[in-house]
Amino acid sequence: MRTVTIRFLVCVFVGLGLGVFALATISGAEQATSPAAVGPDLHVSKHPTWPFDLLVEPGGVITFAILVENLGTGQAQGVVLTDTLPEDLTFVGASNNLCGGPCPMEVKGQQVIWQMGNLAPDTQWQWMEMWARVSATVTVGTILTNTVEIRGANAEIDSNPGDENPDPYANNRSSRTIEIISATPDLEIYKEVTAGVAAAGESLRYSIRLVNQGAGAAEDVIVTDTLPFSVTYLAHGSDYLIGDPILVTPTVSGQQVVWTLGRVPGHGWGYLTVDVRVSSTATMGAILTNVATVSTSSPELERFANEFVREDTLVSDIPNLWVDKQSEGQRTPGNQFNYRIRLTNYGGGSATGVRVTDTLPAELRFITATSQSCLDPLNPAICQLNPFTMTIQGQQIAWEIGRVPPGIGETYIMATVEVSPSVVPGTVITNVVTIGGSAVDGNPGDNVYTSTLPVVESADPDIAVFKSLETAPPRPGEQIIYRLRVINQGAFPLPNVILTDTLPISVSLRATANTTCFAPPTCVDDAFVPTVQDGALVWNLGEIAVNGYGSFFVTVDVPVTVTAGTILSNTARISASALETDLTDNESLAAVTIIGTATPTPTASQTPTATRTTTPTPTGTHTATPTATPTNTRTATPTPTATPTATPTSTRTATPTPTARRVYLPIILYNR
Ligand SMILES: [Ca+2]
Ligand SMILES: [Ca+2]
Ligand SMILES: [Ca+2]
Ligand SMILES: [Ca+2]
Repeated sequence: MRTVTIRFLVCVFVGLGLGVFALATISGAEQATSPAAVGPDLHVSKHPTWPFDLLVEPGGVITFAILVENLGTGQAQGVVLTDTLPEDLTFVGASNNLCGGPCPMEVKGQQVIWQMGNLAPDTQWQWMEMWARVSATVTVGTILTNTVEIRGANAEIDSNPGDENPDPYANNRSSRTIEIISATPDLEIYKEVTAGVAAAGESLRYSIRLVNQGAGAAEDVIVTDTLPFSVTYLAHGSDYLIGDPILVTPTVSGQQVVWTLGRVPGHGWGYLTVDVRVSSTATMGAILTNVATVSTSSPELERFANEFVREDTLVSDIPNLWVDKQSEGQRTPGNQFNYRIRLTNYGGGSATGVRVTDTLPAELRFITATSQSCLDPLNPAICQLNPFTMTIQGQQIAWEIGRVPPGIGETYIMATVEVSPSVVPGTVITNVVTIGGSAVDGNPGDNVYTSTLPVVESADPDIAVFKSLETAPPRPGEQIIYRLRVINQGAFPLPNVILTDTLPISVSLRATANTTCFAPPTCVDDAFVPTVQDGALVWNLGEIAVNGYGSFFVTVDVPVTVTAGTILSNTARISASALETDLTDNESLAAVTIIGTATPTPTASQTPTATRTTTPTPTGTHTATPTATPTNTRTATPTPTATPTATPTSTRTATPTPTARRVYLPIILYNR
């Protein structure tokens, strides 16, 4: 639902907090962790599906999440996954896309066997689901054990020689126990901050998660949230998916917010949200204490707590504005191209009186500008078009931005300029943009950005790629959709075009889609399927005619274990069999900062080896790495939604993939 909203609101959406970082940082970090030996190291582990624990009633259906990985440095060949079910469990179904679609599967008695083919080295975070029914006659209190095992045809290595276990096969087997419970309810409540910042004068969103971990319905359910004294109630919302999604209105009295929910069925769950503003007189280091409780008139199993106490320490309210600038379109004498000026606030508090100033060099003439602001940190996908007042004084153009809180959506100014016809190709044009406000800035160094670009000959061959984000800044556990725009903006048809996208290693691929118009005006959907080579997606695009263009969409899952503040960097590259003079636009990097905290907050048993996330480090040199993109007029084709992979259809009513932002189980399309 949220993703759909974004699509209609925003045509061209580049993620918040995009930065330009050195590419070498990523590959360097990967190499540093590679062991000396070459070979595969298969890994499998079995988990509950969030948010439920492995408790099920007689006759009920249980869903397992299975993580399949090759942590080694070599390809695993002929991989076979075998799941052995205990006597009182009957296989119902499974879902995966690990073989470019579901892997071949067969059921032999109590064993379920998947032929997974070959798994590339460094294949991580690939999830599948399996669900099974418990016998209706099994006794309450019974413990059932379910084991999964992975084997390949070639010998494995120990990919983590630093740990105490040298056996490369120790991680090839995983068991889970499930407990048979009576059909009794058991409510669980959890609270977190999912948007905004806990700082003086700023607003934030509390999300309360309610889960009935039991198999029986809870009657007369009431949720009470007691807000800290130093905040003011602003608004409420719900993402209440118990049965049908419905909007639940609470009563608000002083610092108490009370929802009367009535009946919550077994295995039902949902979200309630409260937006608040922190008092401007609160001090850094003070603690906001917030207590959420849930009650029911039904007797509970009482394994899960009905109260949650949340404490947030107020952070510094000093803002840190940031600006950069990217060029889009071919820079040739006498022609127009665009500058995209992106801005955000990486600090703890809002900046006010913010102004962006762009100073054009003599070789450029200002034509026009458009802008987009998404300045509500609690609703970063809600944006306005052309909200900023612009003033022009000679070669200097300024925009009044006003208040810029931290945690905002993609806010930018797109300026169209014309290159003077008398400029000699090869001339380097230098353009400086600055951002400033009335407050102190945490890091003034990134408030100025200097872009240097060469002017090229219009008769040259020139292919370009531009990468952007289609979705709002993600939280852990959410999805990101990247868009790669490709255009032949040169004077010749280009053969053998190859597009490559290197994903951050901590995300998993969910789906890809594309719309291409490589021989305009004819356009085709999903004409290309990428292959995966060394962790990168590779599309062989063949020939692209002059002015041919296309968009490639890549949907990835951010694991719940990635922490807020992590920067995910992602680079796209394009090449053709032609001699280009402008290679600055053959590479484009998108970097996005993870906001908020993980929604699911899995328990230790649910967290599969959480420390393998590589966090690329910004180089800190805030200098121009120019990228280019098709001009706006050529990308007016409707944006297709990235094709979703098959959704597991568990018979359980509350299979936890109800909203785009709560997805816990990444399902991978391609692995070889
Ligand atoms: Ca292994
Ligand atoms: Ca309880
Ligand atoms: Ca700054
Ligand atoms: Ca180029």
